[in-house]
Amino acid sequence: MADKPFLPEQIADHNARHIAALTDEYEALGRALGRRGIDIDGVKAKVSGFSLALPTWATGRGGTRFAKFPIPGEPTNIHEKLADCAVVQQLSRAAPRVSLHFPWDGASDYVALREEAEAYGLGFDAVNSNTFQDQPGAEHSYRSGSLGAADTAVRAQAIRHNIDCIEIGKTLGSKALTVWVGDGSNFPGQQDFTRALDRYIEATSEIYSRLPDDWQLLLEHKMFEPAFYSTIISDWGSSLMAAQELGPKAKCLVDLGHHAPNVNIEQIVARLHRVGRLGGFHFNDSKYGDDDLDSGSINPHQLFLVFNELAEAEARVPGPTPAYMIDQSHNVTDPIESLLSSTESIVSAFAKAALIDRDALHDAQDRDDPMMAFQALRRAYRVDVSAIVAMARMEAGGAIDVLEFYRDSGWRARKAQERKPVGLGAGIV
Ligand SMILES: [Mn+2]
Repeated sequence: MADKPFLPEQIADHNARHIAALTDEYEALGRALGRRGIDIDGVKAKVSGFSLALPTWATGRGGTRFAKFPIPGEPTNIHEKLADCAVVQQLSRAAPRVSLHFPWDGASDYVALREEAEAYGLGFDAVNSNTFQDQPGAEHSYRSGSLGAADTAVRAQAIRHNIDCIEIGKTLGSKALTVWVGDGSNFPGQQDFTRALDRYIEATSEIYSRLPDDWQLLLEHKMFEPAFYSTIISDWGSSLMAAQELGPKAKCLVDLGHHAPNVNIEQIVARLHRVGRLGGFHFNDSKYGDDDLDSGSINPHQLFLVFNELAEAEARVPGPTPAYMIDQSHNVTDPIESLLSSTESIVSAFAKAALIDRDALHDAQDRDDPMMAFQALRRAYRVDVSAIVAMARMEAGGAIDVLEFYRDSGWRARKAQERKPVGLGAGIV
């Protein structure tokens, strides 16, 4: 049975060194917010209720199309990945679920794996299928597609793999299957857009028919890559079309990096929520394309605007929270540090959205006063919410300064002694 990565006393010692400063900052912010009629403890309570999932594939160094530069002490199997996710959760207290990807995260005993995760205080989020690369020993290749492939036998193999993922997920306690396929084309004329989509929907409906009643099928769209002319589920329109044809358990998953540059993603969020099809989120940031950079590192304002729409939608039609997950590729940092920092960015954006005076916003919108409507958002965005996020984290047993604690702990250096070195395999995760 796995122990948690750190002793509670270690975290308590760390917090004891920071609590006076944090309390001072929290109380000062509380007074400032109080003058605006905002109860800081109420905001903190909302922050405490926020959580997201970590993807196992982000615990190792990712790469680019050119190279990958692993660091000593990276996880090399699902057990070590769980241990690293446990570090992020124990320190941040905002990442209690892990999302597995198959066959990368294959294990011999999933009942034991679930117990191992529970001992860390972790549960399992959506399971992810992989039909975008060939697996050793597979009978058919996905080089010409998977769920949308012209070859019936290829489609059947892809369907079987997805059903296998559902079966594993049932054992793990997952409640969703996320499907992203690399199907598409690189040349005009290579693929018939309509027939390819028909094949994808027909194949996916077979997977859908095997979903337990309390599960969701999350369809992840992506505009390009690996196919560079057309992608079978290229955008939220195609994703919604497929979800609506499949049935009510099918939802759309928005990955922030899977859109054309400058697309208004927050509006897509509002649209999908309006029709009850916003199933999940993959958080990351981008400058040029699907860069998979750390959340909030490039465009924190967009992250805030996304959470504003989610808060707005939730206030209008309360419903199930979308499945929030980080989906990043950490090429130049210690992945645990990126996950800690990104979790903080995402929770902060959520906290800022919780500060928005919705009555003032709606009033300005209805009076056709664009400047005051914008200021309603701006007043919230300008607030440094670090003290709220840190206080919520500390009260839940986490560390006040997660990066300082992690660096002081020597976790990675210790793992470099214990774990076997990772290979130099190239590639994007
Ligand atoms: Mn994604």
